[in-house]
Amino acid sequence: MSTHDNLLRVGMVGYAFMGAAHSQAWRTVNRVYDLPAQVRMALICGRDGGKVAEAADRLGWAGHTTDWRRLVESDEIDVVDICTPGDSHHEIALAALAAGKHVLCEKPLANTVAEAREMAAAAAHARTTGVRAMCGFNYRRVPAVSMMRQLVADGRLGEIRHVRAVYLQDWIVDPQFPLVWRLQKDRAGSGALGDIGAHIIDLTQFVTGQLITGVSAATETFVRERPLPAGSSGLAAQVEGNGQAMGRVTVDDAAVFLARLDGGALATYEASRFATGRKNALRVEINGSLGSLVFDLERLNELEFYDATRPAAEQGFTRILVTEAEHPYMSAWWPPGHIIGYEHSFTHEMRDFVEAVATGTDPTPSFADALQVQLVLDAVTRSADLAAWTEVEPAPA
Ligand code: 4PW
Repeated sequence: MSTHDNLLRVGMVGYAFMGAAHSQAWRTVNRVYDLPAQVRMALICGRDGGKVAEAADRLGWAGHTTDWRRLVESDEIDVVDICTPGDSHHEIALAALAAGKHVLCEKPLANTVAEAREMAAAAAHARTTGVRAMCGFNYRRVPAVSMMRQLVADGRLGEIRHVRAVYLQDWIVDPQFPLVWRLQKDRAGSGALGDIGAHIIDLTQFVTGQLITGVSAATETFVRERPLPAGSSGLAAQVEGNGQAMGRVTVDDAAVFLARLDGGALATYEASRFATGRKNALRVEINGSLGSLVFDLERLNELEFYDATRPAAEQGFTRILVTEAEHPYMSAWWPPGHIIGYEHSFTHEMRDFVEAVATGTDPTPSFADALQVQLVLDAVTRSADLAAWTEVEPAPA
């Protein structure tokens, strides 16, 4: 915690898509939830002085800088929030933990297993001095997803047999879409696999409480060369000139794999940016011996539950509207039946992080949890390269 009682002074690195989503959550979290600490949006960092000054003003940050080391080392910062592309997570997180700052880092944790291992080790070491670290898999905090986990943990599905997960987008179907950082391995680590596949890996493991032990995968890059971008802001960019200057796509456009989970379930996963018409379609179905659950991000306030223990004449999928005070995270929001959206998952993420830091408990997913996801990503890549079943390396205990 801060030297100032009950105050958490946040410094955020990055101000694009995730930076804006996190800013909204930092601005909102104390207004919605009664928390043991107050957040102060102290400092935002970006490489372009003009743009970061504008972002500070627009997103509500008190100060701005172009020097992330200054932010990380500042005595006036307690929490470092990393919202940059994956190629800088490792360096910023290690420096922040070494400086005694609590760290929230966007997913995937790193670009390689080696980096993720070092980050998890640094977080474990920092923890001994009361420093906390968490990775931001925000979809865990959608109330319907939290509720799925509860129902599974309460045994309502019985033994889990099948997990079916897809995360589909289509923003690069056009071969003229430029080579933004998300399509460059040295910046992003991998393509659809790490960017959106990581979400369904984390989400399904979180919900089922089971870990993926082995995979058989195939990946593909459908468009191997793209126009170089004039400038990039994540999912959108302007094409330089007439698209004459081309560059090589060095990541997967799509990844599919089947998997075994350590509790005995069989699972299939599909992550693609070439699913024409699917904009941000994350869907998970879980089948157990006593029932099934279905979650669809495009209808995120709903959960479908099939309870096989009900009388035969009453069986069928029930649509639960997850908007009531009894549902996870919901009591602080609106009156019954009032729906929430994508951005709320980040507010819930900040709520849990602030609560953990302020009370000296461990936030989840930890860097160790995120390392385990990284090990699955790595196994998927190796399996696709080898065209062979590949075991996931066990995460360190
Ligand atoms: O984390 C993911 C991003 O990198 C998001 O949830 C969706 O896919 C939106 O952009 C990408």
